[in-house]
Amino acid sequence: MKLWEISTSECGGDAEGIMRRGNIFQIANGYMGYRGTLDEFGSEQLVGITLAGIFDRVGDAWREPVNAPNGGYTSVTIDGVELSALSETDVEHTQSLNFANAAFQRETRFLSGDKAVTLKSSRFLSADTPNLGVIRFSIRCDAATEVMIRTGIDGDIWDLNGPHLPKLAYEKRGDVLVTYGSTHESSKGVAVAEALECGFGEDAHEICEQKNLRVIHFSAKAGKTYSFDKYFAVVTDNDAFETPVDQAAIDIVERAKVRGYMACLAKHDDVWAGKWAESDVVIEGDDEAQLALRYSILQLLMVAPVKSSSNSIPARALSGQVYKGAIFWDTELFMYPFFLHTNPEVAVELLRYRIRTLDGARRKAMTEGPGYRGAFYAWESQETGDDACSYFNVGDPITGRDLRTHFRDKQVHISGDVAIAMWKYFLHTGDDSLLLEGGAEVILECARFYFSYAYFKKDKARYEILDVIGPDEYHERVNNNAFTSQVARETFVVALAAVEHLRLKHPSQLDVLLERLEIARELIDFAEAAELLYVPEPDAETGVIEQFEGYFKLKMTTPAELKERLVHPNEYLGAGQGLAVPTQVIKQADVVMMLNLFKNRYSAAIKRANWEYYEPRTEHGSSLSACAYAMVALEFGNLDFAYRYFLKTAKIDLEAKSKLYAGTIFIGGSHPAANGGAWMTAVFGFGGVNAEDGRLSIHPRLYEKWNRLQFPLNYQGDRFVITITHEVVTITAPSTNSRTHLVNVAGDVVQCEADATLSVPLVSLCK
Ligand code: IFM
Repeated sequence: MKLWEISTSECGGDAEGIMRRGNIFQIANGYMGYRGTLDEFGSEQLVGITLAGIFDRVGDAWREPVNAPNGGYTSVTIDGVELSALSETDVEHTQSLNFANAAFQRETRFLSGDKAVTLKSSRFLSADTPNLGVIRFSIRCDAATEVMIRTGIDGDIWDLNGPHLPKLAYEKRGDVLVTYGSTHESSKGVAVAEALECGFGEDAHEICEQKNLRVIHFSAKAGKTYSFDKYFAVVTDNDAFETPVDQAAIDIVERAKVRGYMACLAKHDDVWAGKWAESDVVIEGDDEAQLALRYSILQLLMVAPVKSSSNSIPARALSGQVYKGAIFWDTELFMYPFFLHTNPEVAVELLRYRIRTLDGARRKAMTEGPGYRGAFYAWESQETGDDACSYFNVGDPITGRDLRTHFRDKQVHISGDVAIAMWKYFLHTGDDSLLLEGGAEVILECARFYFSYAYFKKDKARYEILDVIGPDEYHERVNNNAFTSQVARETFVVALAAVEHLRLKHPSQLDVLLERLEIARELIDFAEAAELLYVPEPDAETGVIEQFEGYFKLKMTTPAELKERLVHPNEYLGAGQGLAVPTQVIKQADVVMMLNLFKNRYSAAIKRANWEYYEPRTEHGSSLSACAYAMVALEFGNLDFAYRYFLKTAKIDLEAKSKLYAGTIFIGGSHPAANGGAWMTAVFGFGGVNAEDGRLSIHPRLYEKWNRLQFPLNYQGDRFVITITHEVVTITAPSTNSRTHLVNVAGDVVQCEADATLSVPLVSLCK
């Protein structure tokens, strides 16, 4: 079994198959994503080059990220017949994705009349020049043939809610094709340029059907391979080039052409080798798990934001415009841990995005509720931090009506998710510079928000967080949701800890900050709330934590039973009338999510009690759910279950079988949160890595069929490679490490010196 590549021989079939393969075989480089479609495909096959961090709105439709014109377009015509993998002329096809360097390849053999023609192409989005895409294309005919190639930029763009670039210009300047326009809403320039290195045929310029093309005619000799290289660049006004976007794009492709395909590829490969050295996880003894996990890691590496962009990763990454290209809590709770533990430089970018969008969160607090203060982060956040989530975020497929959902106004845990992630960066890396750069301000403003949201119940002498939605989106407007309240309480704790740290280390900067925010007098409120905020506790007898007040009184049923009662297969189970609303059926891990997030605070017995209670009631209707259940199952030793849910999570985008609709809303695309969940389950779950309480510990729970689990880890600015077998844990620390670290390995505290390898037998686990 290949462990660094996936491939398929399928290319045509129904629209859904084409859409799903577009996700599975997508490539990305943080700046843009290019769906795994074929060179000759167009907007109907959902070709999409989705750009990070640039959004647009047309009319009343949802704002969404902009898709660029397709600079990778090529079609080939033989004796007047245009070859398409979708037509019957295609006889053999393979397309593959190479994990090592995120390159997409296709090879298709066509039979046109009695002539056999093979088309091959290989494309990558440069990892060292984010605006650049590079394609090598070749044609080989078995018999002498007249060939026409049409290659260039396709301006017929697939959009969910477009067109976002309504008036595109199509030009040829010198040897370079350039197509450019500007967004509908804020007139942001977007340009695509294309340069070609082709040693045969004459090329004529043609503009037709929204395509900016070169048309190349030549007589192909039998058995000879004709290759050309295509360089395309996308530039937008968000980029900091000194020249206008069209000229900047032209400059990039001209430079790439001079460098040449092999040199561009070599640089790209070097960057990718570095990425994998920082993050690959080896699972020996289980090829299925290995491939799925590596694929998940590839997805995260591909969509990691470009350095210094202060961009984050949307819930569907760069696979298209689903979920408005917005950033959710998915990033901080599911993707960020991977980057924090492997490449903190990327993790910091994700946090900078929240610093950059703090004003949007402040605006939301001011406009969303009576008397809210501080930072109420957007449930669906785009480039300004204003909330893209609509008040009617799901459509009912039965009536066609929009359903009122309260994701935007009541899913208040988002602010705490951000604040906790911000603080974790400091705890994990020991680097407090981000706190000074705006991180402390974010944390304080989130605490301020919760204080304005909390309700003081005089009769109980406690603060409560009322009228919210927890992670389980089927139960809206509930009181004392355990997850939300714990996150809110932790935000107060973290705010006070951040202030304490700054007071000790950077007192004058703290004074300036407190004064600027006029918040010094509120710290006493935060301290009181940290003490008195109510978080539902495990029941004294059963150990089960009630998800929210009144949950236990709801009707007990199962997700399967509810599904039997569906009138429409895409019916949404939540919102006002949803089937799950009066029942205990939950959409996704909620209490179990809390037990995982705050895992050091609960015993294995409590985890088991809650897991056993909530699992049969959980639909796992969100891709975020299974990994939380897997990780908590590992905490109390249910490895078989954990393994099943690990595979479910890790294979989510490989199998691409997830549901495509929530109500009437199309939700197809990739699932980077699940990709992060797969990594967490492998490293935190089976690997037993826990760096939560200021000390690194490793308590492995290796699955029986895994012989070896190995992964790199970044901790306190130093690096380690951890190797776990059933007998021993080995920690290797390079000479570049700054100091000796104490690590708790299965109960033994060991000293890991720089430039040393240390092995700890797992005798205690065998006893
Ligand atoms: O953030 C999630 C949410 O928890 C469930 N619905 C989908 C969102 C985006 O993945």
